[in-house]
Amino acid sequence: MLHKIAVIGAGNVGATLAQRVAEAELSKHVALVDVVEGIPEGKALDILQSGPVYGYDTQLVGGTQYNIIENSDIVVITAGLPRKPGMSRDDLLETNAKIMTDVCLNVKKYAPNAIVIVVSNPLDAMCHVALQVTGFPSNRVIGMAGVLDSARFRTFIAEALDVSVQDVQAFVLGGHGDTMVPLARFSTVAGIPLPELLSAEQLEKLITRTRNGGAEIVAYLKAGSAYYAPSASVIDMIESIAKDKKRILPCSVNLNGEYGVKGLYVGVPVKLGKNGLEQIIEIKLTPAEREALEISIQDVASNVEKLKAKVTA
Ligand code: LAC
Repeated sequence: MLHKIAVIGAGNVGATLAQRVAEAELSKHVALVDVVEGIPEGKALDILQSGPVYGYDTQLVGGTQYNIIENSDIVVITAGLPRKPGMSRDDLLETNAKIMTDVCLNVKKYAPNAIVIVVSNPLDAMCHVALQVTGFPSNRVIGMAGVLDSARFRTFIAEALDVSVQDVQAFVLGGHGDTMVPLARFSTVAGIPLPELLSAEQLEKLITRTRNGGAEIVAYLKAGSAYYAPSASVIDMIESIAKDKKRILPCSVNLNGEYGVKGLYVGVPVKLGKNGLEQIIEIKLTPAEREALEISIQDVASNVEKLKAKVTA
């Protein structure tokens, strides 16, 4: 069990994540931080009081002061504005970059040895801000997106084939945006590649729905974006790090020449263990897959350029 996991942002994603961490007893302590006084304190206390019923001894503390994140092994950053209907994740770029900068200065100060998992959107660009502001090595700054995107793809595949989600593995590459690249060729049901089971037309429908998976939920909720599946996806990553399981999960990481990309955060399959990012897995793509990935990479690059332009302006 880890000593402490800090969650920055006590909104829906952050609070649900704190609850999931507590219920899974992934760490002895959970610190929940938010700028709005009362919310992190109240939610942490509420989750703490579920302990006797659920049978966990996880200690939760909430507050607006960052000193409560001291000695955290993992810091998950969920702070930032969520999308409203009609907005793309990229519309959040400037506002969330400011929030992210402030959060990361505090993470650097109070939890200099932590592994940082970024959840705020637009995800890949926010990872860049986190890497830059904390100055942490890139094995300790990882973005959550691929686990969520592939969970959505898996859900839709299972539904289409009327099979258990447990037997469905799916693979999504690229940035966490409308141009993400769900790869049918590397997605399987009990080891059977997806193109053996579904027609190209059926596959295209599932891929499109996966790409719009976040927006579909925003359109329903209106006042915010998804949080149950996003928080569940972070748990997968935390568990692999906390238990040094070395799972292969799709995450946004700073590429260093892999996939022909250098110095850009893009979603690829990686090994997660006690050191955070332990290996980037590179696979050979077909020209069509490569082209789709290229478009997604350009989207991330353009967001990062916009941020750089802001900083130097
Ligand atoms: C989503 C948001 C969290 O995909 O990016 O639902």
